[in-house]
Amino acid sequence: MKVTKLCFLAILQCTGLLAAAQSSQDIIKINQSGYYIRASKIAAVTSDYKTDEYAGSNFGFFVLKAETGDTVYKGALGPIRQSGNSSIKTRIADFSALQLAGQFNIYIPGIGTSYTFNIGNDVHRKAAIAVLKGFYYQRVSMPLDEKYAGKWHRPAGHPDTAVLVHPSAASLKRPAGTRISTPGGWYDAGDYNKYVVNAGITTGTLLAAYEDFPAYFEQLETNIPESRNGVPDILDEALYNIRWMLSMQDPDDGGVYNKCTNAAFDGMVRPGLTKLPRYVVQKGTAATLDFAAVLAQAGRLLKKFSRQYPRLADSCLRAAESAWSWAQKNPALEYNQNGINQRFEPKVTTGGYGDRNFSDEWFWAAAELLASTGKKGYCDTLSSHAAGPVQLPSWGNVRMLGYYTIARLQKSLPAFAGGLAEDMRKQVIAFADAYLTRPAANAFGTVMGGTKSEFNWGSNSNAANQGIALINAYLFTGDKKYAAAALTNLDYLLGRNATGYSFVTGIGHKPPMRPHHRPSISDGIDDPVPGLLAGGPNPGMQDHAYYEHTEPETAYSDTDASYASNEIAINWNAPAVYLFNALEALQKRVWSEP
Ligand code: 9MR
Ligand code: 9MR
Repeated sequence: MKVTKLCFLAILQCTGLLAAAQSSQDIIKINQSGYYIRASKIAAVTSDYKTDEYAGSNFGFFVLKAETGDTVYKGALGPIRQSGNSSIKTRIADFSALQLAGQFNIYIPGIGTSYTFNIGNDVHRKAAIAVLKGFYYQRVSMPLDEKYAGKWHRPAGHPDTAVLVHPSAASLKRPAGTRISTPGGWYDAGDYNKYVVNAGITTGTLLAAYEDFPAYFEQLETNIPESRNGVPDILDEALYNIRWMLSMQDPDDGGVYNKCTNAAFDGMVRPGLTKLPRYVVQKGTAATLDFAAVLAQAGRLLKKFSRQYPRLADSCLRAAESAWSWAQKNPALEYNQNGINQRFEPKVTTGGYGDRNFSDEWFWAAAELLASTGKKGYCDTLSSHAAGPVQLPSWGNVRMLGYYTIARLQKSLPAFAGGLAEDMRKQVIAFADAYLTRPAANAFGTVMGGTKSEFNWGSNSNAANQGIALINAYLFTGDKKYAAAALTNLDYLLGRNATGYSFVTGIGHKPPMRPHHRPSISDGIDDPVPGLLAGGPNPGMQDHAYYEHTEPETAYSDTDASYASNEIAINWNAPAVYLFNALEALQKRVWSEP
């Protein structure tokens, strides 16, 4: 029966009638970036969405040496797992016992072979560097030279040296129409605007990566113009955006404008081609507190580099404290774009990042300022906003970033913060503990996908942020099970997921080729700009683009119209930078020689 069905499929395929039949490479889902020699190694063999045919088979599997086809390992597929996030069924091929460096394929009789993959040390270094370098490609106001940008070199994008104060942002000293200079920073995403709220969590996450793994980052080079200036590339990259953030603060009162933006989204054109006016819009509590948090972090971390950047650390800390003072006077000023558009012209229709709950922003800013200054007042604010369970970070919920910092720096905080820090450490560990049982239950063997609600706009950032929580638990406890769980989400992001995509451009055999990213769409180059993480499966499908599959974990469309599943964004790339590089930094410690 099985044989007849397969022949029938083969005939259909040959006559071109069954365009959507999956290849063996699509069926056998692997981490396309590879596997560490002594870490867990699994592939998920999936059904074809319509039948259980492949997943239902009882075939054994073989691992073959790519060069020779010799069998180096054979095993049995695990029992059928029904995914909770789609109609897909899987069987797991576990070849963790194969601890051999080299290039391999999985072969399953009746199905065929997988993509070729590497087993080795440093296998994810390329991906780890790529996602950090992705930020360089998002730089707004400087030319990207061929020396650093390769075939994606381009002239500078928006100069942003004469940006108009929008009527919503008018103040006594800066009436509407005043020109201010706010150059640099990164484009937020596939669009050409710069948003402080989203830049906050993004830059904060990059700085946290450095603070957790300084020695690793001090030797990591990404070939950016600042490489080899004595400052780690990750800090130089973050600084390109931090300098922009500084220019978004009103020097008169310390408040921070929500964004620097066009009135409406640009078309699918080269960066900076349109010369339409740019505006800074209303200041807000979320933007100002996120700014305070990041500048406090920078003030702490840049001290070590005072030779390269004299006085910069102090300026950052001062900016953070004056932002904090503004927020104390404006403790809950929402950025409500619809409301603003009813009162002012021109109407602004770009991303809102409107947030109405500021408790988490107060918390994060207080945490970073406490860590950088040791002042008791910040600790009091922290305690008063500490209530409530911890939740995975997102642009609208940054509380957990404060937990990480306070728990990380526990030992260097003043005594009065000791109890609080201990409690936060415990909460982060408990949060991570809840993830540990997931891989055994999940159809793809990953932490990602424990609930359907994880598949929202930018779902891939959830996978990465879950990984960060687990890495923190590892750092706090030294227990390798947390690092192993974090690795399952790197596997998820780089191919072992229901879509079979490796979600980072330029990485793996099947990366996104048509991200919603204006620079990639408009450059006439087939390959998109590399090192960018696609948003990922999002059954909300708010873009009304064409989706071949629409279930929570399959609703991903590699088309440039799909901004709800296939845009890229800095706040999604940053946790990938943390996760990928953390695992590269930890690999030898966690998965060492027996
Ligand atoms: O390109 C825009 C993208 O960055 C945003 O995430 C998205 C949602 O706000 O909007 C995109 O712009 C689209 C706009 O909303 C509607 N007209 C088409 C635009 C380009 O696809
Ligand atoms: O990441 C944002 C997501 O959480 C929201 O649901 C979505 C719609 O408001 O907007 C996303 O952010 C977009 C921003 O508004 C404009 N630049 C592109 C961002 C990523 O799509």
